[in-house]
Amino acid sequence: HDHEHEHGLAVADAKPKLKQPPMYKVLILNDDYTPMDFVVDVLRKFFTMDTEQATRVMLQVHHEGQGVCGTFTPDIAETKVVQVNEFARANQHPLLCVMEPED
Ligand code: TYC
Repeated sequence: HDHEHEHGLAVADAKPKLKQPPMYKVLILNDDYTPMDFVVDVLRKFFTMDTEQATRVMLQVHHEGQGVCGTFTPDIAETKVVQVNEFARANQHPLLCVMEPED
């Protein structure tokens, strides 16, 4: 804010804040039942990856337990999480998508 309340005079802010929006990582978690091809389809459909990228992320999740699909603003991250989880459930797969604050 300006300093009008402190001084009674409107003056320019000394330190303009250029704060970036907080970002969130969207992750998918491994499970024993979701078919590998379905996970690749999800990564292509919701995270605009090509088949090669999507396969790399899917295999990383399969071997390491979880993997980052992308980093987004809070609203976009939440939308991706809901869309992926609804799509997985609509296809009767237990695939889980979550979000966490970026470091
Ligand atoms: N582990 C699954 C299988 O063997 C494949 C899989 C990969 C599932 C990634 C979920 O997020 C996932 N069919």
